[in-house]
Amino acid sequence: MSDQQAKDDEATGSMCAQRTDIKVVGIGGSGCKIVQHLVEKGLSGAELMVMHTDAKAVRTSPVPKKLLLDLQIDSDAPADQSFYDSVVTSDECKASIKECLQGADLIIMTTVMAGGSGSGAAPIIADIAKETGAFTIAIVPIPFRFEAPKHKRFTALGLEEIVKHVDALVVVDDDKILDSLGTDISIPAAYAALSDLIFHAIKSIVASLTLNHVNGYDISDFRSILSAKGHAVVGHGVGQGDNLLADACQMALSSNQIAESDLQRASGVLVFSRISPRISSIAKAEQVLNAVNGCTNDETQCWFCFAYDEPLAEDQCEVTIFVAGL
Ligand SMILES: Nc1nc2c(ncn2[C@@H]2O[C@H](COP(=O)(O)OP(=O)(O)OP(=O)(O)O)[C@@H](O)[C@H]2O)c(=O)[nH]1
Ligand SMILES: [Mg+2]
Repeated sequence: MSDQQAKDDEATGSMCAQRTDIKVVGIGGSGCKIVQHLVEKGLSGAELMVMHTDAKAVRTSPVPKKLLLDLQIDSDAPADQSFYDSVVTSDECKASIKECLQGADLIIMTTVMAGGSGSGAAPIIADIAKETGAFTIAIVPIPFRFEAPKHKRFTALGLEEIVKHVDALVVVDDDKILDSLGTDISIPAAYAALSDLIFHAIKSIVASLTLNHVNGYDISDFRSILSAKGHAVVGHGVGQGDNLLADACQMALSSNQIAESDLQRASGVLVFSRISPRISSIAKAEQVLNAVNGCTNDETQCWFCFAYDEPLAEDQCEVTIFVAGL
Protein backbone atom coordinates (compact mmCIF):
# COMPACT_ATOMS: atom_id res chain seq x y z
CA MET A 1 0.00 0.00 0.00
CA SER A 2 1.39 3.45 -0.88
CA ASP A 3 1.86 6.14 1.79
CA GLN A 4 -0.82 8.22 0.07
CA GLN A 5 -3.24 5.27 0.07
CA ALA A 6 -2.57 4.71 3.77
CA LYS A 7 -3.25 8.41 4.47
CA ASP A 8 -6.44 8.31 2.41
CA ASP A 9 -7.60 5.24 4.33
CA GLU A 10 -6.85 6.92 7.62
CA ALA A 11 -8.78 9.99 6.49
CA THR A 12 -11.85 7.93 5.54
CA GLY A 13 -11.94 6.03 8.83
CA SER A 14 -11.72 2.39 9.70
CA MET A 15 -14.27 1.01 7.19
CA CYS A 16 -11.60 0.33 4.61
CA ALA A 17 -11.34 -2.67 2.29
CA GLN A 18 -8.03 -4.46 2.43
CA ARG A 19 -5.85 -3.95 -0.66
CA THR A 20 -6.12 -6.88 -3.02
CA ASP A 21 -3.93 -7.56 -6.04
CA ILE A 22 -6.25 -8.36 -8.96
CA LYS A 23 -5.27 -9.40 -12.49
CA VAL A 24 -7.68 -9.67 -15.42
CA VAL A 25 -6.61 -11.80 -18.39
CA GLY A 26 -8.27 -11.83 -21.81
CA ILE A 27 -7.51 -15.06 -23.69
CA GLY A 28 -7.77 -15.64 -27.48
CA GLY A 29 -9.28 -13.22 -30.02
CA SER A 30 -12.50 -12.56 -28.10
CA GLY A 31 -10.65 -12.23 -24.77
CA CYS A 32 -8.41 -9.57 -26.34
CA LYS A 33 -11.49 -7.64 -27.52
CA ILE A 34 -13.25 -7.90 -24.15
CA VAL A 35 -10.20 -6.67 -22.21
CA GLN A 36 -9.72 -3.90 -24.78
CA HIS A 37 -13.29 -2.85 -23.89
CA LEU A 38 -12.31 -2.77 -20.19
CA VAL A 39 -9.38 -0.48 -21.06
CA GLU A 40 -11.66 1.79 -23.11
CA LYS A 41 -14.15 1.95 -20.23
CA GLY A 42 -11.31 2.98 -17.90
CA LEU A 43 -11.43 0.01 -15.51
CA SER A 44 -9.03 0.69 -12.66
CA GLY A 45 -7.95 -1.25 -9.57
CA ALA A 46 -6.81 -4.32 -11.53
CA GLU A 47 -3.93 -5.13 -13.84
CA LEU A 48 -5.23 -5.84 -17.34
CA MET A 49 -3.50 -8.22 -19.74
CA VAL A 50 -4.11 -10.34 -22.84
CA MET A 51 -2.71 -13.69 -23.95
CA HIS A 52 -3.24 -14.95 -27.48
CA THR A 53 -1.65 -17.01 -30.26
CA ASP A 54 -2.18 -14.34 -32.93
CA ALA A 55 0.97 -12.17 -33.13
CA LYS A 56 -0.79 -9.31 -34.95
CA ALA A 57 -3.68 -9.17 -32.48
CA VAL A 58 -1.22 -9.17 -29.58
CA ARG A 59 1.01 -6.50 -31.18
CA THR A 60 -1.87 -4.14 -31.98
CA SER A 61 -3.79 -4.60 -28.72
CA PRO A 62 -3.98 -1.41 -26.61
CA VAL A 63 -4.03 -3.52 -23.45
CA PRO A 64 -0.91 -2.62 -21.40
CA LYS A 65 0.41 -6.11 -20.76
CA LYS A 66 0.39 -8.84 -23.42
CA LEU A 67 1.82 -12.27 -24.04
CA LEU A 68 2.11 -14.18 -27.30
CA LEU A 69 1.28 -17.85 -26.70
CA ASP A 70 2.98 -20.61 -28.68
CA LEU A 71 0.05 -23.02 -28.45
CA GLN A 72 -0.03 -25.75 -31.08
CA ILE A 73 -3.64 -26.67 -31.79
CA ASP A 74 -5.34 -29.09 -34.09
CA SER A 75 -8.60 -27.16 -34.46
CA ASP A 76 -10.17 -29.94 -36.55
CA ALA A 77 -9.99 -32.42 -33.71
CA PRO A 78 -13.06 -34.70 -33.45
CA ALA A 79 -15.96 -33.73 -31.24
CA ASP A 80 -14.68 -35.38 -28.08
CA GLN A 81 -12.24 -34.70 -25.27
CA SER A 82 -9.29 -35.58 -27.50
CA PHE A 83 -9.19 -31.86 -28.45
CA TYR A 84 -7.51 -31.19 -25.13
CA ASP A 85 -4.94 -33.88 -25.85
CA SER A 86 -4.05 -32.02 -29.02
CA VAL A 87 -3.24 -28.72 -27.28
CA VAL A 88 0.46 -28.32 -26.56
CA THR A 89 2.47 -25.37 -25.28
CA SER A 90 6.18 -25.05 -24.50
CA ASP A 91 7.65 -24.95 -21.00
CA GLU A 92 9.08 -21.49 -21.80
CA CYS A 93 5.59 -20.22 -22.61
CA LYS A 94 4.16 -21.73 -19.42
CA ALA A 95 6.93 -20.00 -17.45
CA SER A 96 6.07 -16.67 -19.10
CA ILE A 97 2.38 -17.15 -18.24
CA LYS A 98 3.33 -17.81 -14.63
CA GLU A 99 5.54 -14.75 -14.52
CA CYS A 100 2.64 -12.58 -15.73
CA LEU A 101 0.22 -14.02 -13.17
CA GLN A 102 2.46 -14.33 -10.13
CA GLY A 103 1.62 -12.28 -7.05
CA ALA A 104 -2.13 -11.82 -7.54
CA ASP A 105 -4.75 -12.60 -4.88
CA LEU A 106 -7.45 -12.85 -7.52
CA ILE A 107 -7.15 -13.73 -11.21
CA ILE A 108 -10.15 -13.21 -13.49
CA MET A 109 -9.91 -14.82 -16.93
CA THR A 110 -12.24 -14.21 -19.83
CA THR A 111 -12.66 -15.74 -23.29
CA VAL A 112 -15.46 -16.90 -25.53
CA MET A 113 -14.56 -20.58 -25.66
CA ALA A 114 -15.52 -20.92 -29.31
CA GLY A 115 -12.26 -20.68 -31.26
CA GLY A 116 -9.20 -22.89 -30.89
CA SER A 117 -6.94 -20.37 -29.12
CA GLY A 118 -9.27 -19.29 -26.33
CA SER A 119 -10.68 -22.76 -25.76
CA GLY A 120 -7.26 -24.39 -25.92
CA ALA A 121 -5.31 -21.91 -23.82
CA ALA A 122 -7.86 -21.04 -21.11
CA PRO A 123 -7.57 -24.31 -19.12
CA ILE A 124 -3.74 -24.18 -19.30
CA ILE A 125 -3.70 -20.55 -18.11
CA ALA A 126 -6.28 -21.37 -15.43
CA ASP A 127 -4.11 -24.20 -14.13
CA ILE A 128 -1.07 -21.96 -13.89
CA ALA A 129 -3.17 -19.23 -12.26
CA LYS A 130 -4.28 -21.70 -9.59
CA GLU A 131 -0.68 -22.83 -9.02
CA THR A 132 0.20 -19.24 -8.05
CA GLY A 133 -2.21 -19.56 -5.12
CA ALA A 134 -4.68 -16.93 -6.39
CA PHE A 135 -8.45 -17.34 -6.32
CA THR A 136 -9.41 -17.94 -9.95
CA ILE A 137 -12.59 -16.93 -11.76
CA ALA A 138 -13.41 -17.54 -15.45
CA ILE A 139 -16.07 -15.39 -17.09
CA VAL A 140 -17.13 -17.20 -20.24
CA PRO A 141 -19.71 -15.99 -22.76
CA ILE A 142 -21.73 -18.65 -24.64
CA PRO A 143 -21.69 -17.80 -28.39
CA PHE A 144 -24.71 -16.44 -30.28
CA ARG A 145 -27.18 -19.04 -31.59
CA PHE A 146 -26.35 -18.26 -35.24
CA GLU A 147 -22.66 -19.11 -34.89
CA ALA A 148 -20.95 -22.06 -36.58
CA PRO A 149 -21.54 -25.57 -35.17
CA LYS A 150 -17.77 -25.84 -34.73
CA HIS A 151 -17.88 -22.88 -32.31
CA LYS A 152 -20.68 -24.56 -30.34
CA ARG A 153 -18.64 -27.77 -30.18
CA PHE A 154 -15.67 -25.89 -28.77
CA THR A 155 -17.94 -24.17 -26.25
CA ALA A 156 -19.37 -27.45 -24.99
CA LEU A 157 -15.89 -28.98 -24.67
CA GLY A 158 -14.39 -25.80 -23.27
CA LEU A 159 -16.99 -25.31 -20.51
CA GLU A 160 -16.65 -28.93 -19.43
CA GLU A 161 -12.86 -28.51 -19.27
CA ILE A 162 -12.49 -25.02 -17.74
CA VAL A 163 -14.73 -25.80 -14.78
CA LYS A 164 -12.14 -28.41 -13.68
CA HIS A 165 -9.40 -25.78 -13.55
CA VAL A 166 -10.95 -22.69 -11.92
CA ASP A 167 -12.40 -21.94 -8.51
CA ALA A 168 -15.45 -20.21 -10.00
CA LEU A 169 -17.11 -20.13 -13.41
CA VAL A 170 -19.43 -17.30 -14.47
CA VAL A 171 -21.38 -17.89 -17.67
CA VAL A 172 -22.85 -15.10 -19.82
CA ASP A 173 -25.42 -16.09 -22.43
CA ASP A 174 -24.95 -14.08 -25.67
CA ASP A 175 -28.40 -15.11 -26.91
CA LYS A 176 -30.04 -13.55 -23.87
CA ILE A 177 -28.23 -10.28 -24.67
CA LEU A 178 -29.76 -10.43 -28.15
CA ASP A 179 -33.18 -11.31 -26.71
CA SER A 180 -33.12 -8.22 -24.54
CA LEU A 181 -31.75 -5.84 -27.19
CA GLY A 182 -33.61 -7.19 -30.21
CA THR A 183 -32.02 -8.62 -33.34
CA ASP A 184 -32.04 -5.26 -35.15
CA ILE A 185 -28.87 -4.16 -33.42
CA SER A 186 -25.56 -4.38 -35.24
CA ILE A 187 -23.03 -7.12 -34.49
CA PRO A 188 -20.51 -4.62 -32.99
CA ALA A 189 -23.30 -3.24 -30.76
CA ALA A 190 -24.16 -6.78 -29.61
CA TYR A 191 -20.49 -7.47 -28.81
CA ALA A 192 -20.27 -4.13 -27.01
CA ALA A 193 -23.32 -5.01 -24.86
CA LEU A 194 -21.77 -8.37 -24.03
CA SER A 195 -18.42 -6.81 -23.15
CA ASP A 196 -20.25 -4.19 -21.11
CA LEU A 197 -21.91 -6.80 -18.92
CA ILE A 198 -18.49 -8.40 -18.35
CA PHE A 199 -17.10 -4.93 -17.56
CA HIS A 200 -19.78 -4.42 -14.88
CA ALA A 201 -19.22 -7.92 -13.47
CA ILE A 202 -15.47 -7.32 -13.13
CA LYS A 203 -15.86 -3.73 -11.96
CA SER A 204 -18.18 -4.81 -9.17
CA ILE A 205 -15.73 -7.45 -7.95
CA VAL A 206 -12.80 -5.04 -8.13
CA ALA A 207 -14.80 -2.30 -6.36
CA SER A 208 -15.81 -4.65 -3.56
CA LEU A 209 -12.17 -5.50 -2.90
CA THR A 210 -10.53 -2.13 -3.41
CA LEU A 211 -12.98 0.63 -2.47
CA ASN A 212 -13.88 1.66 1.03
CA HIS A 213 -17.03 -0.09 2.09
CA VAL A 214 -19.81 0.13 4.58
CA ASN A 215 -19.94 -3.47 5.74
CA GLY A 216 -16.83 -5.41 6.71
CA TYR A 217 -15.77 -8.35 4.55
CA ASP A 218 -12.83 -9.62 2.57
CA ILE A 219 -12.09 -11.87 -0.38
CA SER A 220 -12.82 -15.04 1.63
CA ASP A 221 -16.47 -14.01 1.96
CA PHE A 222 -17.19 -13.95 -1.73
CA ARG A 223 -14.81 -16.86 -2.32
CA SER A 224 -17.04 -19.14 -0.31
CA ILE A 225 -20.16 -18.20 -2.30
CA LEU A 226 -18.69 -18.04 -5.82
CA SER A 227 -16.71 -21.27 -5.54
CA ALA A 228 -19.88 -23.31 -5.13
CA LYS A 229 -20.31 -26.31 -7.45
CA GLY A 230 -21.60 -25.61 -10.96
CA HIS A 231 -21.61 -22.14 -12.46
CA ALA A 232 -22.84 -18.63 -11.70
CA VAL A 233 -24.76 -16.06 -13.74
CA VAL A 234 -24.65 -12.28 -13.44
CA GLY A 235 -27.04 -9.35 -13.86
CA HIS A 236 -26.46 -5.61 -13.65
CA GLY A 237 -28.73 -2.68 -12.85
CA VAL A 238 -28.54 1.07 -12.35
CA GLY A 239 -30.74 3.19 -10.13
CA GLN A 240 -31.49 6.85 -9.73
CA GLY A 241 -33.86 8.89 -7.58
CA ASP A 242 -35.73 8.03 -4.39
CA ASN A 243 -35.79 4.26 -4.81
CA LEU A 244 -32.36 4.04 -6.38
CA LEU A 245 -31.15 0.84 -4.72
CA ALA A 246 -34.45 -1.01 -5.02
CA ASP A 247 -34.73 -0.05 -8.70
CA ALA A 248 -31.13 -1.03 -9.51
CA CYS A 249 -31.58 -4.30 -7.70
CA GLN A 250 -34.82 -5.04 -9.54
CA MET A 251 -33.17 -4.23 -12.88
CA ALA A 252 -30.28 -6.62 -12.12
CA LEU A 253 -32.58 -9.41 -10.94
CA SER A 254 -34.92 -9.08 -13.90
CA SER A 255 -32.11 -8.94 -16.47
CA ASN A 256 -32.70 -12.08 -18.51
CA GLN A 257 -29.25 -13.50 -17.65
CA ILE A 258 -30.84 -14.45 -14.31
CA ALA A 259 -33.93 -16.68 -14.50
CA GLU A 260 -36.43 -16.68 -11.63
CA SER A 261 -35.77 -20.39 -11.14
CA ASP A 262 -32.00 -19.66 -10.81
CA LEU A 263 -32.70 -17.56 -7.72
CA GLN A 264 -34.82 -20.25 -6.14
CA ARG A 265 -32.25 -23.01 -6.59
CA ALA A 266 -29.04 -20.97 -6.09
CA SER A 267 -26.72 -21.97 -3.26
CA GLY A 268 -25.49 -18.40 -2.97
CA VAL A 269 -26.18 -14.84 -4.11
CA LEU A 270 -23.63 -12.04 -4.11
CA VAL A 271 -24.91 -8.49 -4.29
CA PHE A 272 -22.43 -5.73 -5.03
CA SER A 273 -23.79 -2.20 -4.68
CA ARG A 274 -21.73 0.84 -5.57
CA ILE A 275 -23.13 3.90 -3.87
CA SER A 276 -22.12 7.47 -3.17
CA PRO A 277 -20.45 8.00 0.23
CA ARG A 278 -23.09 10.68 0.72
CA ILE A 279 -25.97 8.13 0.90
CA SER A 280 -26.69 7.91 4.58
CA SER A 281 -30.07 6.28 4.92
CA ILE A 282 -30.02 2.67 6.07
CA ALA A 283 -33.54 2.32 4.67
CA LYS A 284 -32.03 2.48 1.20
CA ALA A 285 -29.72 -0.45 1.94
CA GLU A 286 -32.68 -2.33 3.34
CA GLN A 287 -34.37 -2.02 -0.09
CA VAL A 288 -31.62 -4.20 -1.58
CA LEU A 289 -31.72 -6.77 1.18
CA ASN A 290 -35.49 -7.10 0.94
CA ALA A 291 -35.51 -7.35 -2.86
CA VAL A 292 -32.97 -10.18 -2.86
CA ASN A 293 -34.07 -12.08 0.23
CA GLY A 294 -37.63 -12.02 -1.14
CA CYS A 295 -36.77 -14.20 -4.13
CA THR A 296 -34.22 -16.69 -2.80
CA ASN A 297 -34.88 -19.81 -0.73
CA ASP A 298 -34.25 -20.05 3.02
CA GLU A 299 -31.01 -22.00 2.54
CA THR A 300 -29.46 -19.55 0.07
CA GLN A 301 -26.36 -17.86 1.40
CA CYS A 302 -26.69 -14.14 0.57
CA TRP A 303 -23.78 -11.73 0.79
CA PHE A 304 -24.17 -7.99 0.41
CA CYS A 305 -21.45 -5.44 -0.22
CA PHE A 306 -22.00 -1.69 -0.21
CA ALA A 307 -18.90 -0.02 -1.63
CA TYR A 308 -18.42 3.74 -1.61
CA ASP A 309 -17.68 5.05 -5.09
CA GLU A 310 -16.75 8.72 -4.78
CA PRO A 311 -17.67 9.87 -8.34
CA LEU A 312 -21.27 8.59 -8.05
CA ALA A 313 -23.90 11.26 -7.41
CA GLU A 314 -25.91 10.94 -4.22
CA ASP A 315 -28.98 9.78 -6.13
CA GLN A 316 -27.13 7.33 -8.37
CA CYS A 317 -26.09 3.73 -7.77
CA GLU A 318 -25.12 0.52 -9.54
CA VAL A 319 -25.94 -3.01 -8.43
CA THR A 320 -24.40 -6.20 -9.81
CA ILE A 321 -25.76 -9.55 -8.68
CA PHE A 322 -24.07 -12.94 -9.04
CA VAL A 323 -26.23 -16.02 -8.59
CA ALA A 324 -24.04 -19.04 -7.82
CA GLY A 325 -24.28 -22.80 -7.47
CA LEU A 326 -26.35 -23.48 -10.60
N1 LIG B 1 -17.31 -10.46 -26.83
C1 LIG B 1 -16.78 -10.54 -28.05
N2 LIG B 1 -16.79 -11.73 -28.67
C2 LIG B 1 -16.27 -11.80 -29.90
C3 LIG B 1 -15.71 -10.67 -30.53
N3 LIG B 1 -15.26 -11.08 -31.74
C4 LIG B 1 -15.51 -12.40 -31.84
N4 LIG B 1 -16.14 -12.84 -30.74
C5 LIG B 1 -16.61 -14.19 -30.46
O1 LIG B 1 -15.48 -15.00 -30.31
C6 LIG B 1 -15.76 -16.30 -30.81
C7 LIG B 1 -14.65 -16.70 -31.74
O2 LIG B 1 -13.61 -17.03 -30.99
P1 LIG B 1 -12.23 -16.22 -31.01
O3 LIG B 1 -12.04 -15.67 -29.65
O4 LIG B 1 -12.12 -15.30 -32.17
O5 LIG B 1 -11.29 -17.47 -31.27
P2 LIG B 1 -9.83 -17.61 -30.81
O6 LIG B 1 -9.82 -17.92 -29.35
O7 LIG B 1 -9.07 -16.41 -31.26
O8 LIG B 1 -9.38 -18.92 -31.56
P3 LIG B 1 -8.92 -19.13 -33.08
O9 LIG B 1 -9.27 -17.88 -33.83
O10 LIG B 1 -9.71 -20.33 -33.53
O11 LIG B 1 -7.48 -19.39 -32.96
C8 LIG B 1 -17.08 -16.26 -31.48
O12 LIG B 1 -18.03 -16.89 -30.65
C9 LIG B 1 -17.37 -14.80 -31.63
O13 LIG B 1 -18.75 -14.51 -31.52
C10 LIG B 1 -15.76 -9.41 -29.86
O14 LIG B 1 -15.33 -8.38 -30.35
N5 LIG B 1 -16.29 -9.43 -28.61
MG1 LIG C 1 -9.09 -15.85 -33.36
